[in-house]
Amino acid sequence: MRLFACLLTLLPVVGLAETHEVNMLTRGETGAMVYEPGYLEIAPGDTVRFLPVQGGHNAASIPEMLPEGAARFIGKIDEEIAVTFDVEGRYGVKCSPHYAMGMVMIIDVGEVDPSVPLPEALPRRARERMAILLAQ
Ligand SMILES: [Cu+2]
Repeated sequence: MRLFACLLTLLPVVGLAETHEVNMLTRGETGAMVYEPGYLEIAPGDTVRFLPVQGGHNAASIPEMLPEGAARFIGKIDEEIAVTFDVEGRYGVKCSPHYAMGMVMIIDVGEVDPSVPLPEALPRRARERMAILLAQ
């Protein structure tokens, strides 16, 4: 009986909120000024921890890519921020000092319509990085 209880705890728990980790990097495997991973698909209620692995970065919501009803967030430079995503939709995340250099990521929460184009208002390099991330 004790063995059975032990095995049960090893089963994946369906419907339990997960925590995902994103590294904020000056030089990563995918380039300079990047979040790794640069794209996440998560469930509503999941949390993302943005980790200041290398210096000079933060994570902030992009107003043009924030689902209706979702709260804005902005982390401090060089500090971890944990964000829980309760509202479904596609979120853009930017590093405030490196936004124009294309330091962005995309987080899709729940059901997302992939046919919706990226907003025109984004900086050119941010838009390019997002297009690459979505094409992968
Ligand atoms: Cu940065």
